[in-house]
Amino acid sequence: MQKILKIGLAGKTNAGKSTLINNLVGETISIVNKKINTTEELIKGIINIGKNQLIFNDSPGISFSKSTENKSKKLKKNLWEALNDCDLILYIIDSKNNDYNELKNNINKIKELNKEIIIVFNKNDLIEKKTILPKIKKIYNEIGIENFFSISAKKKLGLVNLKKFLLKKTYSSSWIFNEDVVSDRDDIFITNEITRNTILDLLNQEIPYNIIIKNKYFKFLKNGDLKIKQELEIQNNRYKKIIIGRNGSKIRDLRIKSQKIISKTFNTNTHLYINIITKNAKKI
Ligand SMILES: Nc1nc2c(ncn2[C@@H]2O[C@H](COP(=O)(O)OP(=O)(O)OP(=O)(O)O)[C@@H](O)[C@H]2O)c(=O)[nH]1
Ligand SMILES: [Mg+2]
Repeated sequence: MQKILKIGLAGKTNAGKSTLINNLVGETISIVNKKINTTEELIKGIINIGKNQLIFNDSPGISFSKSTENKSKKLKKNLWEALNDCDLILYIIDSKNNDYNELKNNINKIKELNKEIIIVFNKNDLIEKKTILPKIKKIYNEIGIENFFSISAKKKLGLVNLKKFLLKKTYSSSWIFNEDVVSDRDDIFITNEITRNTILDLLNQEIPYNIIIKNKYFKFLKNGDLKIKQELEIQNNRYKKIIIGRNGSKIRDLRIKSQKIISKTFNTNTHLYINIITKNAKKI
């Protein structure tokens, strides 16, 4: 009999949720960046172990400061959707940067969903492990959470224990995904996301959060190469100038960097073309 468990990942932006999903699944499913609000969409990562299928729902982190109001709404909606559609919630905490009151507030909100919450202290490679213990006691006494893990998603420490715990929680039900599937997202989605991540790396402030990336062409050529055309849609001509850069240097760097990461991800030579278009641009 097949068994499943749907796990929702919650936590502040930058806590390491996407890093955890990628390193559990063993492939880049969700992009990782040191900037805030990296994950925008709902993304599932799947691992099958024996009869068990573990389905992880990545979600946008709680706290949406640099986004526009519309974007913020979308992130919030996606966060609650990810948490609604799960059996159990892993609340990821950055062990180094956290604030108890904020944590308490966030967990109290999530508690309203009436699901088991497990707290995962991530980035334990950056701290003295004993500093976590008093925090665990306080959370246990004051917020009533009973299960805690300490991991480093980046260095893959503590992941085996976490997986073992989750495997014990699976219940009888047919698998939702086929055996060879590792994500609910396709190749076009991940290539758009790679370009979005490159933009997060190369452009500052609010600009990355105001670019819509669209795929216009995606094809594996006869010789195995991958040809991709993407369109960056922006609504402000001032941004266009910045994205293009002096003599086109910025957009060239962006294209080359994204192309390189796509080539590595798909293990094939990639030809990436990027076009910028402005839509309903405000005249300045
Ligand atoms: N040192 C260390 N860094 C980590 C660890 N896990 C994640 N990071 C880093 O933390 C940053 C944020 O990681 P993400 O996985 O993008 O965080 P997230 O929670 O998905 O963030 P949002 O998508 O914005 O909500 C990246 O620079 C990661 O490399 C860890 O265990 N140790
Ligand atoms: Mg993320």
